Amino acid sequence: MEHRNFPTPVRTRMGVVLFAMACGLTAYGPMTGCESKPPTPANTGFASPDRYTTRGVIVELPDAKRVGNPDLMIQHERIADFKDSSGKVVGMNSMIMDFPLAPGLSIAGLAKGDKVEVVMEVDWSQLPPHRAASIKKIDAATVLDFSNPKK
Ligand SMILES: [Cu+2]
Repeated sequence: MEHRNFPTPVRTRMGVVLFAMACGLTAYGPMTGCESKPPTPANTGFASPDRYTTRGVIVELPDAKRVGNPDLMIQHERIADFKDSSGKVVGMNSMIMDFPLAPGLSIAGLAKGDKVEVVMEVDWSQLPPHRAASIKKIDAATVLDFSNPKK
């Protein structure tokens, strides 16, 4: 997941972050000294994912030419019931994050700036571990809350 514009910048895709945490490095690849794991094909896994519904605004549409992260980018509201890879509820703060699209998920008709409701699937055995399972446009007048709890 891509995180931007936050006091503690975590600017890497979530899968890379997880791998980096496991390996103590900032990138994955053959030189890391621990077993490297290539990105999982999007049409495998996610057999029984955790599902979270959140709302947000589209920051960027997917763009294969965008360097670093070509995925759909959404600023989403805080997900209070988000669980980490151990199953512990840790919450996910409001952030700008990438959303790889589940196979067959169409975002036709959506545009930058649209407010949306997203169902995110998370399977911690996958890399990246998350994807958008569905996205639907919501009323443009919807008031979204991107605040986060104070530390
Ligand atoms: Cu997020």
